[in-house]
Amino acid sequence: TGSFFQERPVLKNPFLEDALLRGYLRRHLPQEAAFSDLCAFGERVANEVDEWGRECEVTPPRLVHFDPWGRRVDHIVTSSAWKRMKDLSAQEGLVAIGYERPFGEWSRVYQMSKLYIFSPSSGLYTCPLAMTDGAAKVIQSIGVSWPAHEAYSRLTSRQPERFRTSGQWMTERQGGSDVASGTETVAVPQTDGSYKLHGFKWFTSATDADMTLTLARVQDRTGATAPGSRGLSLFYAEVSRDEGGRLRGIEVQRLKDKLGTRQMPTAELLLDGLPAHRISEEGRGVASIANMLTITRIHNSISAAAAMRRVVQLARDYATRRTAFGKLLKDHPLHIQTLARMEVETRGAFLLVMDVCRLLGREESGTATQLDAHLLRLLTPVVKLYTGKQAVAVVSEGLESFGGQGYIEDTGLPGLLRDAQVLSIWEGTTNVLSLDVLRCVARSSGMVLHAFFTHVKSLLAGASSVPSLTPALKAVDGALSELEDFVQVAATRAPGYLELAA
Ligand code: MFK
Ligand code: FAD
Repeated sequence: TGSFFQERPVLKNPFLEDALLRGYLRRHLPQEAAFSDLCAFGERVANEVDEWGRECEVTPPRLVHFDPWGRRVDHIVTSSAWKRMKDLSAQEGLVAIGYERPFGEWSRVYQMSKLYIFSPSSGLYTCPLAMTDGAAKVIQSIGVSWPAHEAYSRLTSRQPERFRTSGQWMTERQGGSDVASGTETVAVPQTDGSYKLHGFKWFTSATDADMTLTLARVQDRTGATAPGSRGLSLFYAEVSRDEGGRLRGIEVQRLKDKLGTRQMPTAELLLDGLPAHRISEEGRGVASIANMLTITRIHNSISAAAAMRRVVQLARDYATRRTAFGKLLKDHPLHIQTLARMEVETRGAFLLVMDVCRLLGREESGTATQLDAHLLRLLTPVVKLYTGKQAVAVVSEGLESFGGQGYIEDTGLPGLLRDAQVLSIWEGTTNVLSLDVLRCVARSSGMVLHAFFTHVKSLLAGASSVPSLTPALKAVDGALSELEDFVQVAATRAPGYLELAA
């Protein structure tokens, strides 16, 4: 059988291993407290949490429809590691930090840095965290009172026993992208001002959540509903059980059999009288859930950059252990060129995503200029769509850098690729997000594009002291001046493009 065994790549502290992350934080958030927390968390991720993530993958959730005595229970059974991830998330403040704001406008960057080192080891627990963060943001921005206010304090809690997670039930059979015309769920008003929801939600992830935000059409006295976007309202609903142990107003039809993200449950749900509270004005459902989309799309981008970073980190480590043609992989220039290309993609993605986190932090702490607000609106869909695609390409290349071992299931590597594939699909597909870019260009009469070019110019001005860059910067500056005209043209044409796409 031979005496040689291949060495496996070793996951080291993902914070200490990431020179770019540390450099970025040193420049923008030079706080000892943040550094020591991230360092300690990185240690925990490498030595403890990563194992739990594997456990989530090999012990996927399952659905138990009936108890042994024939009662319908619809119990989604998750692994103990998945449950530990929930407690860990509360203790580490993975949602809370965004609302406690310990570092003012840099708090989102700090929070997302933690999620960035956590994500590839999290067993996809970043999915419920993204939706929980998004729900907290919606509740906070709408300023709703009971019962959603109580929910907010739980969604943002650091105490494991108080901490609750939220779902985001938008997609129905007729429309995941086209939520506005595809949503059939109706909300029947009750005499106490609450509602009961009836409908079918086709994709609901992390369905073991304690609550959800969802869309439905309010029925009038005749039972009629308004069509399209203007007919949709936003609802808050708790997932609870009656005395018999049965879910109130929900039947879990089945769990999806998925390419990846197998660590977490994704279910089809029949809503059959789910008690709910309307938290938006009637007909303002899509506009009200947009804040959730912004947050979850930023989380998605963090997960994409994190997946790239993780595969590069492991590939680099492997290159110092594996020998081919008489020398280590790291001593083969062609292999190093491949790793360097992956590194460049990863760095670009990281900087782009962190810039959006910076803008979000500025908006939330009240320090954002008009320009920042425009940039945040424009860059959120751009960063989500771009990094989603990048992650698939970089992680795929990453698998190849392990040779045949990259294809072997119990190395844990193939899961990275499977999980990356969803990043361009959920939370808005690439083309749907491209149309979102056009939407915000059209609705702002081009101001978002103007803000973008102004931002690029100011970034270039910051680099003007580097002599070797001068000719290139001049050329770019000239091109940008010409683009001023393009802004006007794009702004006037965007509505037309939108119509054409429709
Ligand atoms: C691991 C980390 C990631 C975790 C992922 C979590 C698990 C996955 C969960 C999901 O996948 S949840 C489902 C996600 N679904 C989507 O992302 C839906 C994709 N489709 C779209 O985004 C469509 O563009 C959209 C449904 C929003 C189109 O709806 P409409 O109603 O046809 O759009 P319309 O009429 O243009 O806009 C209605 C209002 O919303 C307008 O406001 P006003 O009425 O005040 O003018 C828009 O400005 C506003 N709006 C739409 N998109 C917006 C937005 N506002 C801000 N930002 C946006 N992105
Ligand atoms: P469609 O809208 O039918 O899109 C099909 C294709 O058509 C896509 O390529 C799309 O880009 C393209 N397309 C659609 N409209 C246009 C257009 N106007 N112009 C050009 N191209 C267009 N949803 C939830 O609400 N909650 C969840 O928790 C959730 N979890 C999920 C978990 C997983 C693992 C997956 C895979 C999906 C999940 N989803 C969830 C659903 C997800 O958000 C939708 O699948 C996604 O938004 C796409 O919607 P769709 O499936 O209806 O595709």
